[in-house]
Amino acid sequence: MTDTIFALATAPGRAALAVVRVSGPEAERVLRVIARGAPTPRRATLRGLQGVEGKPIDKGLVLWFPGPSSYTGEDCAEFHLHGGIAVVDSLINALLDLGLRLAEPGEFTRRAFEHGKLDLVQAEAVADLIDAETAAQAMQAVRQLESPAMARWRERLIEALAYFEAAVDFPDEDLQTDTVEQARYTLRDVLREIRRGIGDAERGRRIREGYRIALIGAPNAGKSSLLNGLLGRDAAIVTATPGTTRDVIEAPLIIAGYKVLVADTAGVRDTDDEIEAEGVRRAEAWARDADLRVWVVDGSASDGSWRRAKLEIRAGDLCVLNKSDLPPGADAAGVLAEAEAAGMRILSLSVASAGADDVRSWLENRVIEVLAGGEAPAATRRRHRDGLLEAADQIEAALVQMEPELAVENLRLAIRALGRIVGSVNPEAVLDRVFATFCIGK
Ligand SMILES: Nc1nc2c(ncn2[C@@H]2O[C@H](COP(=O)(O)OP(=O)(O)OP(=O)(O)O)[C@@H](O)[C@H]2O)c(=O)[nH]1
Ligand SMILES: [Mg+2]
Repeated sequence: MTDTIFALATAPGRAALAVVRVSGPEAERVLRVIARGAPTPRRATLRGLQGVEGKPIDKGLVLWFPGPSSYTGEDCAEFHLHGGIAVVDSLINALLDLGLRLAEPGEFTRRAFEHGKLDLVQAEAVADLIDAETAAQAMQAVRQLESPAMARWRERLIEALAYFEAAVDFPDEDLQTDTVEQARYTLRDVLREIRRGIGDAERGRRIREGYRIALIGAPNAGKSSLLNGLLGRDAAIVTATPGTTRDVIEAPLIIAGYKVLVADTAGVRDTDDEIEAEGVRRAEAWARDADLRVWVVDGSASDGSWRRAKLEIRAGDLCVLNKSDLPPGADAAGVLAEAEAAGMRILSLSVASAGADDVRSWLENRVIEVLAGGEAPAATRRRHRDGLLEAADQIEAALVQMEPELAVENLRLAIRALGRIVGSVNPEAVLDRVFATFCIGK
């Protein structure tokens, strides 16, 4: 027997309106006590609201969603109140008096999932939509919510499995070739779509989590100056002392409508200082996982310090040859030659005198090039991608099996892999992890 839960669905604090939602078997009784009865289903109705002992709380809109046609699939009620702190408190106290329990984060959506209203990917999309900071993130989440690709692929595989099983059960010659041919056609088609989903998964993850840019280079090159220039505020300390930055300083930024995470890092050099050495280690680790490394180089230096980082240059990395206001040092020529040979793009500038606008517009082009275009990706998390890779392997294996009996085994495994993505075969722990990231009231 499930209990009845409630939560403030709007942000707490003083506001024009507050919405409190209730879900569970007691929802109708709650409406009887607080709003003198349940109104017509799904129709906003103005009612006087009162506490358990008849004390008036507010006058507001009441909605009644009898299950299963509700968000959670259970009986649900919604109260739209004036958004005053005391008003909301009185309603919450009345609900507690009625024996209701405050919902856990994500509990409404978890109940929706458990009642088959949403699959797990759609539930994740609900969380992503609430967390979205950019239009691109929101669009991707809406697409996932409205067009659940993984569930569709899984259904088509189940259909194909039925054909293969029929061929096994009724090994009549004609029937077998026809049905198996039809099933193979479906498999090839789904495989094509899954491969496209895998190809787009990295883009999906970057749109969702943010495109990660590491500023890396020798001490004093101007990394912190560049970070401050990009952000338009003094986020990191800039001094003439080499080794100023010790920690990784991560700052979110929106570039061309996409979420970007820029990290300023400790200047890389050999050092006996324990704290600085740890900073260097973290700098290299962050840069290794970044989507883009921006190598900041002091163009006036002559000590060869710029290549101390234990990182390989990747084609497509950016080299910012800084301090162009000073006479070029002996390093500059070597930097340019090496950067060009490695396929790096080079921007020569002075952050201190000209600011970071050139870098910003270069980054804008890069972000658009990498993240824009095409449909919103179907896979947005690592667990989606892992499941799709496994499903694709199994479908490929099924396609090369000559015996339907053996193809059936591979297909079952492919269906299982997709099932884990959409949540039809998940252990409790996975579900707990997914729903724990929600806010209360959703
Ligand atoms: N002349 C000149 N000085 C600059 C320029 N950019 C930065 N500087 C100076 O170089 C020094 C180091 O700058 P930071 O931004 O702290 O360098 P950093 O790479 O973060 O250094 P660490 O944190 O020590 O690794 C400061 O004194 C800056 O004012 C530039 O374009 N021209
Ligand atoms: Mg610094």
